[in-house]
Amino acid sequence: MKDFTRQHRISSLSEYTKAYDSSVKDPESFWSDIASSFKWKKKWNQTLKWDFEAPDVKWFLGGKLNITENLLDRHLEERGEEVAILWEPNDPDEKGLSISYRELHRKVCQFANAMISKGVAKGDRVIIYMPMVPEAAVAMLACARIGAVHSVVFAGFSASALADRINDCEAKMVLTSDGNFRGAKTIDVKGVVDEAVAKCGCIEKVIVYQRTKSDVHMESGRDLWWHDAIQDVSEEHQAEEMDAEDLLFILYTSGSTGKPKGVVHTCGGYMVYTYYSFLNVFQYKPGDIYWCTADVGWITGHSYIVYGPLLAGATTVMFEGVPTYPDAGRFWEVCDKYQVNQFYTAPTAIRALEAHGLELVEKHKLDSLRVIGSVGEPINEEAWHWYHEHIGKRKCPLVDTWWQTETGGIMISALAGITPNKPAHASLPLPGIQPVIVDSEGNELTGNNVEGNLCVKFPWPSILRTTYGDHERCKHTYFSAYKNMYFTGDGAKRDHDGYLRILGRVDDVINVSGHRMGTAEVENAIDEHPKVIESAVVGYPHDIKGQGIYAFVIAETDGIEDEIKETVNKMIGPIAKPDKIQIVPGLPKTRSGKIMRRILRKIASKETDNLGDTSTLLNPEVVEEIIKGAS
Ligand code: 7RM
Repeated sequence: MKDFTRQHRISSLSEYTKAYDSSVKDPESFWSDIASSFKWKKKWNQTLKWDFEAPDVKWFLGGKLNITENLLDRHLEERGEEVAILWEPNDPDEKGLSISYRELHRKVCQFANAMISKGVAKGDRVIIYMPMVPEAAVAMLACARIGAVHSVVFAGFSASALADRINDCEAKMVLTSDGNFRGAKTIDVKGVVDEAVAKCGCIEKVIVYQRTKSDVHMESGRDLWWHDAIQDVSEEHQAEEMDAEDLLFILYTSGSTGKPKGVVHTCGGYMVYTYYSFLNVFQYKPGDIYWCTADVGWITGHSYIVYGPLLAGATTVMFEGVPTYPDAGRFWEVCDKYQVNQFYTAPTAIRALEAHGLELVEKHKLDSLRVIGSVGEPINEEAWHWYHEHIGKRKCPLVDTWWQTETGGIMISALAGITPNKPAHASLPLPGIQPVIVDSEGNELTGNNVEGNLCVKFPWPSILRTTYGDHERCKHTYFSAYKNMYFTGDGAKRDHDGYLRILGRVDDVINVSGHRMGTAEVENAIDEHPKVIESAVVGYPHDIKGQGIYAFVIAETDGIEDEIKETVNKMIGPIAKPDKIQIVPGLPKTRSGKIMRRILRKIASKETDNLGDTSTLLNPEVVEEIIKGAS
């Protein structure tokens, strides 16, 4: 088998330096060269056009392609019989699946035809609300094949959160399942969809994949089974010709205001960048087995379970279950079972499994592992060392990968075994990425030993193009804080060796178990409770989750903490439930009425010795009362 990935895989430190330098000196020819290795229906006539002011960023202008031709058709001749997806079910006793590139191609083409026959056309939005089964990937790729824009919604979100997303993008179709196996639980996914769709006028059809054989309601004229939809449908489909800048998908993510934003990614740039970053960060080589434990509902699942690996012709493991079922050794068992070479997970999972003790690790060999990775939040040194020592056996490079839904792909990370590994440091930018640290005035802080806000000063192919239906919001959130820079919302430090360390969010976004949550979003949910008058939510350090959610609530009565949790569960989903709720007599406010979250953050973190000056508050006396109530 020819190794078509070799030409773009960096294989030494000096090659990294060379690639990095040339990517900065001449970004257009750097990316053009990588893009040229793909199958284009028509070559682009301009590599890059950009203006961070507008913002307006376009890559590979005039180029025509279909991303699925590049991750399926292109592989058929050389590696059609190789495994594309290795699926591990929730229940270890259920048989897994091994799907070759040829089979995946057939399934995608067939489902593409099925969707067309149910009225989906190029440009239409399709919501995917599914468990971690191969059909979730088939659904995404079938959309991409026909030019429909997918928006995957994590199947743990509530009906109301799902309805908001459906309405925001005016989707025509929902792809879902009858239920979802998660550990010992069976979740009623279809019930959530029914409740959501009742609030949406735009949905015409719901296609239901049968997974749990639960008894579900099927709305006549609207709902149909997946297996019926593909019955007698052709497995051949000519991929739709897409412009490089046509929408590939929308993915909703939390920000510092109440309403989640629909981050938009387009076909050409996203393809080039997810492929290139996957290959280089994980040092994937043909024949390797790669496993990312994320859910396809998050960007990590999009870029590094589905698109990046398949573009590289890799074998990607997809796991339906949870890390602790049937016991907390499941990840390690699956690593041995499939002889996984690259393993990519989140710090919160590492910390949770570490807490279960070493016995469950030592039962497994883990000797196939060559690279281990981390994503989603800062990995603390303690967890880093545990992961490196007990899972990576001190021989696997640990790639701490920093990136965002908005960046589409990994931005700052070691390249496994190529660039140096430093505990708790994302370390160096990938070729093509120009991160800068700025002070509050936006001055670039050059040199080492500097700390400030993290920005990027030059576009890369998978940068977000807009926030769906609200370009102003995109401009305001990412391109207005500092002139001519993309602002990440994170703080960062360049240490004495020149390695970058991400310090966490500097805005009102908290990161709970690697899931982004806007404090305003949680507050809005809490405020839905009829007895709640006002609330303020902050993050506080949590041993397993990284950050926990602490809610300070003014309410008509006390004793409603559990009801508030239930309200949040209903409005957003279980991931947003506050860990602590404190009913308070008032919230510290400035004279202009702004809640002083800085003070609440300190109280929540039990750092009350140094609250700073509270005398300018409208109601300084309330601070003492809150502190008393907290202890
Ligand atoms: C991929 C993903 C993005 C936010 C980001 C950071 C935090 C992610 C790391 C990290 C420190 C890391 N997308 N973050 N990775 N912080 N080190 N390696 O997580 O859109 O859901 O979240 O996550 O704060 O801004 S995301």
